[in-house]
Amino acid sequence: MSRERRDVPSTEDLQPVAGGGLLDRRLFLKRGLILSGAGAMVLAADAHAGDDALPWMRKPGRGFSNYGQPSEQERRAIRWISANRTVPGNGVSWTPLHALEGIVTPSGLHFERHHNGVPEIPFERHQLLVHGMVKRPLAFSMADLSRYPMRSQMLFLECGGNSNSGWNKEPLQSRAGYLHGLVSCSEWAGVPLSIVLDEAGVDPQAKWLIAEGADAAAIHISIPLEKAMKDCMLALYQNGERIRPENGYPLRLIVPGWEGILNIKWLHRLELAREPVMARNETARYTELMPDGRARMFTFVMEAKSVITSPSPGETLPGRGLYEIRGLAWSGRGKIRRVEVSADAGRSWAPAQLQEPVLPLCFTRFRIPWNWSGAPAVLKSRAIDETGYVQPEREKLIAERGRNGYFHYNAIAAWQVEDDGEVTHVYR
Ligand SMILES: Nc1nc2c(c(=O)[nH]1)N[C@H]1C(S)=C(S)[C@@H](COP(=O)(O)O)O[C@H]1N2
Ligand SMILES: [Mo]
Repeated sequence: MSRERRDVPSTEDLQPVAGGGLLDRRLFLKRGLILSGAGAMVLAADAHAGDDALPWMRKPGRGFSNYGQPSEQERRAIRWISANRTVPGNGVSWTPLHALEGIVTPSGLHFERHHNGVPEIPFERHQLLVHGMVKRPLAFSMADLSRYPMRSQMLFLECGGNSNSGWNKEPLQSRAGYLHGLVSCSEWAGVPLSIVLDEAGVDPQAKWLIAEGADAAAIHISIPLEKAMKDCMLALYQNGERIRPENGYPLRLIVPGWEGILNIKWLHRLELAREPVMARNETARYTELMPDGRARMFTFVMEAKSVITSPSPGETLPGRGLYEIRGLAWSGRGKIRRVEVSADAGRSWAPAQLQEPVLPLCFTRFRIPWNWSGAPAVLKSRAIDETGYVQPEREKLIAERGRNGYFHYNAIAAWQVEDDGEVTHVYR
C-alpha cells in the first residue's frame, strides 16, 4: 500500500469566511484533501491485516432474505414514539433526522401521526368515493385507480405541530430528529387528483374538497379546490413500494408543501362542497390564537425551515479541527434558494453548499466546512426560499405570533458546542 501525495489544506483554504471558523463552502469539493485530525489512520507501507483478523471472510455469509432489514448494529436509528396514553392510537413518532444522510427518508422511519391508530384495510375491499357537487359521483376500487396514468414526485411531508417544543420557555434537550422530525421526505407515486376530479365533473360552484380517511377517527379536512386541482395526488406508492400501513395504505392524499393534516391517510371519500366542513382539525386544532385575540385559520403552507443534523444535540465532538456541518432545509412555497450557517450565534453568516438535486417542496441537503477552534460555539442555520422568505429568529417569530402558539413553529434552531465537544440545544 503506497501513500499518495495528497494536499493538506493550505493556509488560504483555512481562511474563515465568517466568524467561529466557517470555511468556504467549496473547500471539501477539492480533490485529495487531507483533513487533519478527522483523517483516516495512515498505515505503514506494508501493513495488511491478515484474514485471521476478519472471521467473516473465512466462511460463507448468511443467505438471502425476501425483504431486507437494516443492520442489527443500527438499532439506534429508530423513530421515537410519544403516544397519548388516554386515547388509544393517538400520538406521534419522530423521524431520527440526526441519524440519516441525503434527502430520502426510509419508509420504515417516516414519521407517524395517528389520531386513532393504524387501520388494517384489505386492498380488495378499499374504495374511493368521489361525490357531492359533481356531475357523476364515482367509486373506485384500488385496481380501477391503478389503471389511471400515474406520476411520482419527491416531497417533504410535515406535521403542522412539528418543532412545537420551540414554543416552550426552556429549550428541550433531545436529538435533532426528536425536536424537528415530524417531517420526512419520500418519493410519492400515484394518480394526479385533477384527472379523477375532471372525470367526476366538478360543479363550477364548488370551492372546497372535503377528504376523509377510513380510520376509526374518520379524520376529515377541507382543502381549497384550487390546490386540489393544481398539484395534489392520490398516492398508492411510497419510495417505490406500496404505501406502508402507518402512512396510509392502500391510498392517501398528498397535498404538496401544505400541513400534514391535509394529507389524509387511508383515503376513502372526497366530497366537493361550497364551504369548508369546519372539522375539529381545522377549528379547534391547527389554528392559532394571535396576540390581538383573533385566530389564524387555514394556514396551510409550511413555511421555510432548516435544521443542522450534524453536529447536533446528543453528539460529542472528539476534538477541534475540521468538520462538515450538515443539515436539511425545505419550504412549502417551492425551492430552497439559499441556506446560511452561523458558528457565532448569528453574528455572522456564510452560505452553505446546496447539494443537487434542489427540488421544489422537497428536502434540500446543505453542507459547509467548519474549523472548530475548540472554544464554545453556537451553530445556527437559516433557510431562504425562492420567494425570498427568510426563516426567522425565535424572538421575531414570538414577537409576531405571541406566546399562545402550538403549531407552525419554524424559527432558527441553535446548537451550542461546549469546549468539551458536547452539543446541546439552546435559545440564542
Ligand atoms: N385518516 C387520517 N389521516 C391523517 C391523520 C390521521 O390520524 N388519520 N393524521 C394527519 C396528520 S395530523 C399528519 S401530520 C399526517 C401524518 O402522516 P404520516 O403518519 O404518514 O407521517 O397525516 C394526516 N392524515
Ligand atoms: Mo399533523
